[in-house]
Amino acid sequence: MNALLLVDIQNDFLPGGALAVAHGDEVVAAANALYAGHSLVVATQDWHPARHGSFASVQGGVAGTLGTLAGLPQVLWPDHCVQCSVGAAFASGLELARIEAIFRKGCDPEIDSYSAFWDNGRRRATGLAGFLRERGVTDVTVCGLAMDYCVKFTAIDAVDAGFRVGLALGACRGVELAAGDCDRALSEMVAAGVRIL
Ligand code: VGL
Ligand code: ZN
Repeated sequence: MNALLLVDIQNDFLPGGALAVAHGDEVVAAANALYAGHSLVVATQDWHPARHGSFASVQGGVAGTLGTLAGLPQVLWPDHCVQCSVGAAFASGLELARIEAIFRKGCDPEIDSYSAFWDNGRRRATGLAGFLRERGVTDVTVCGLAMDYCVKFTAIDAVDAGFRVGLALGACRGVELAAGDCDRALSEMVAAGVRIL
């Protein structure tokens, strides 16, 4: 039983959005094309309260630089994916009808959550692993945004949770805050046991 996991395909990560990923819009059609080969489709949304601790505006810092949150190193981001905002909505054109469950993350203002399975401190699980297991899922295909953050941590945690994991590379784009981040993310995923599709 395989599942397609759509990671954070939201307006704020598309060109023109608050945390725009270059060519992020290209993942929409690529993700839609993956539905056909999968029996279950699940999506995540980055879903922050208006004053989330990862926001540079909240920390009085500069976006793209490093701060701390929950005692962990934290990249400071522009305000993005604020709960119920247009920026947090799924990208238009993404097929929503077959999405059977949506897991929202980053809701706690005191800690960030890149992975769809855990917050960044591994303090609280989202319930995604249990959901997938209860549905009999053995294989998970991960795609979406951003490849060097939420996609990477989600794919690695999916392996850790015991699933066979494939990364649909053509349906991912990265932030690339530093040049080479996407290549490094790819290497980390491969080292963790993620198969590149
Ligand atoms: C993400 C940075 C901040 C992501 C979310 O979805 O990859 N990146 N929040
Ligand atoms: Zn975020």
